[in-house]
Amino acid sequence: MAKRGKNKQKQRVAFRKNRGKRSRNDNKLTRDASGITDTDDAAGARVEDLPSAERLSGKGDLTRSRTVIVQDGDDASGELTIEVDSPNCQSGRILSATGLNSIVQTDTGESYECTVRRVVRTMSRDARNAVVAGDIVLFQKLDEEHGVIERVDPRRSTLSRGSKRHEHVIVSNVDQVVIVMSAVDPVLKPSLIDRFIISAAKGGTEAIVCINKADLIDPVELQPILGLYGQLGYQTVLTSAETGGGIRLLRNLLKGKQSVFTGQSGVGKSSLLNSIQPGLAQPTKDVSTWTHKGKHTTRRAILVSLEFGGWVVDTPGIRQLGLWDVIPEEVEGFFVEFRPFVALCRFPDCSHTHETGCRVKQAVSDALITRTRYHSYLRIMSGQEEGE
Ligand SMILES: Nc1nc2c(ncn2[C@@H]2O[C@H](COP(=O)(O)OP(=O)(O)OP(=O)(O)O)[C@@H](O)[C@H]2O)c(=O)[nH]1
Ligand SMILES: [Mg+2]
Ligand SMILES: [Zn+2]
Repeated sequence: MAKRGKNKQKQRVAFRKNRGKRSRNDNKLTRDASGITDTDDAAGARVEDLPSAERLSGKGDLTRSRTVIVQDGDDASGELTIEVDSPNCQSGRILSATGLNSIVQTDTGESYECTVRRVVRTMSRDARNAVVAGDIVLFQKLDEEHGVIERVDPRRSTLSRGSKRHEHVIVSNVDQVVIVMSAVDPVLKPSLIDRFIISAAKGGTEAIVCINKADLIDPVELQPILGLYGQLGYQTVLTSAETGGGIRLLRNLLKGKQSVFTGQSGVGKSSLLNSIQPGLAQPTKDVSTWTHKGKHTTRRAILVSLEFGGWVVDTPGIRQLGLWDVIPEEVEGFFVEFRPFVALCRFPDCSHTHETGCRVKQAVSDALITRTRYHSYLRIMSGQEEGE
């Protein structure tokens, strides 16, 4: 429940008039996630078509709006929280979400397939991101299997990417992002690690660098990169889902934590989860088949509970990582090893790209900053995305 008190406001939120009663089957409840165009319309239609979901007023079709009590979030985000006063509501966590419905799990382990109350989308900054895996929600039970999400709690952290000039929130409320790369197949891309590190920091989470498929390469070759990120202060782990190498350390890093696995398609995120927790049976696919463009084995973010405590969200592999809401001036701040030099540049607004008297560039020449990291920096500053 939202805390009562200061800053409470009333807001009129428009509702679309009920459409004629349709049977649930007409709505194709279970469509493939990939085929859904998540328009507000589709979402609204789903909620309103659920016969018992319509509790907006006793005036039936005539009323098109209702009063929702909202209040400013206590955090600095300025988000509004919907106040829900219903004894029928209970709290749960989103295990997975598509445009139209989500799986919500309660503390006691029951799962419900839920639609999202239209007002929740209306109040969300971006309807497409109204509900994501990891969210804590308040929902109303409709029957033993279904419910309606009435409110989403403010997120304490997120992992987002920029997608077609929109923010795409992948997961919320995680402590740490495990950046999974493979030593080979697909080829290791340090610049992608750097992007993920930025998006983790931006979203308020820690980053762990995990290099998988250690069995396919002489581990000595990976020492420089593991050493680099270790020195920068990031936890690193070298794993093989094939041989089980490094799995124990990874398990320890995940224990009791709320984590998300992210990285390109085919690096072994789902395979690692299966090694961490045998019996999980996350689908994985052959390297030979995932190389087809657009083929992703994991289709949407799915939260799985770990039997030794904590949970992990397995996510679909990404092809590119557009950074969301990062302005050029702040990029240097995410490169921790630049910090001692930034203040020494001749120009206070030095971008460390072309300026004379740049101490960052000098540090690169002196091998105090690695070329790979500086190269990542330049790519990010130039707005290039990491293609596959
Ligand atoms: N040799 C080797 N192969 C691995 C390892 N981990 C995963 N693989 C293989 O790599 C392929 C892709 O693994 P997945 O676990 O499906 O990769 P993913 O990161 O979940 O991919 P998406 O779900 O598409 O994002 C599968 O054929 C796995 O068997 C490993 O440590 N060593
Ligand atoms: Mg997968
Ligand atoms: Zn500079």
